[in-house]
Amino acid sequence: HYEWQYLDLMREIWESGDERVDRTGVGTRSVFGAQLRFDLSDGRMPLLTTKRVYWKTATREFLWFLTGDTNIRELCAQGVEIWTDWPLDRYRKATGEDISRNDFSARIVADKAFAREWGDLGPVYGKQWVDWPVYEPAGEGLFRQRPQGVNQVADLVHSLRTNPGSRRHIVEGWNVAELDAMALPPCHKTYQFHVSGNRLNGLLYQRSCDVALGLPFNLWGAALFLRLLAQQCDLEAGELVWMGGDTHLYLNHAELVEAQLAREPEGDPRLAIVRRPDTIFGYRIEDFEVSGYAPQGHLSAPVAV
Ligand code: DHF
Ligand code: TMP
Repeated sequence: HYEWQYLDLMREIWESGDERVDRTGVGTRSVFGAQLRFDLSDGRMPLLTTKRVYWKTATREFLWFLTGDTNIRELCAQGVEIWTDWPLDRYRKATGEDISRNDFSARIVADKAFAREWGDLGPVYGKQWVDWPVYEPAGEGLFRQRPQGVNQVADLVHSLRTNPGSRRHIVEGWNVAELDAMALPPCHKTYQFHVSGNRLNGLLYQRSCDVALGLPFNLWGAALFLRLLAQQCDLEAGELVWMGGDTHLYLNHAELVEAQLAREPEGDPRLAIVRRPDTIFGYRIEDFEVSGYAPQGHLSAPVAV
């Protein structure tokens, strides 16, 4: 079963990872450099069965990236709270107000001006993917920003269609000049795609990986990206390769880790995409149907902010 790779990585980190102090102060056990590989043919997806993974939440997050949006308002309006903790933390620190996450999220949805001021994550994934800023000379040593940046995702679809043999099918999130303005510098920072015959393969390089909370979402997101591209480019889904840099478990995830490692994978979930929109930017949540997914119970764990 494909999922043993995930469980083996989790066990290896938990049993023999180096203990380190990390930015959040929570502490982790970590290995540096890891690889997982998944066959995505015939609708297969790297969806974990040893705990319930909210694949619709992960899908909504991915579709939100494709809109270029970086404000959590649209996520909160759909009940997706996976990014709420970072703006919430900033708000609490700036105002000293002891607002609950629920109240904060509700206010982000209800109050557009409030969302504009407090809900933005800075130029993160969505912005870099579809509107990477470009500067052009404006004379006298000055530069001006082009009204429209680079749409890496649109360019990728074009390059896959017209120049499949290219070794440059890349989407990059790591805009060095803008890292300081981001709530978090991108974790899933580089995607590369590869056409072999009529098969589309993909590789995600993730510089930093929270194996318990982030990775299940990141695997789903990367596989979904590949599937959307395959559909748009008339290719078959091939293989997904995942590579991790600092690949870690937070020390306060002990309960989740023990519980999950006591479980065994079962079942063979598949994703069907039931509609083909005109462009990769036209997908909606209703277009995705998962079958054969009967996961074991959800395991919750605190997220390190
Ligand atoms: N920081 C850290 N420390 N770990 C992360 O995984 C992480 N991920 C981010 C932003 N910052 C992060 C964005 N992605 C959850 C999943 C993905 C995600 C953020 C959070 C999460 O909490 N998942 C829970 C609850 C899911 C839900 O309520 O919908 C889970 O059990 O999967
Ligand atoms: P860092 O910026 O100090 O590396 O912290 C980011 C944390 O968030 C780290 O634990 C990795 C985790 N993370 C994921 O695993 N996946 C994601 O998609 C995101 C956004 C973060």
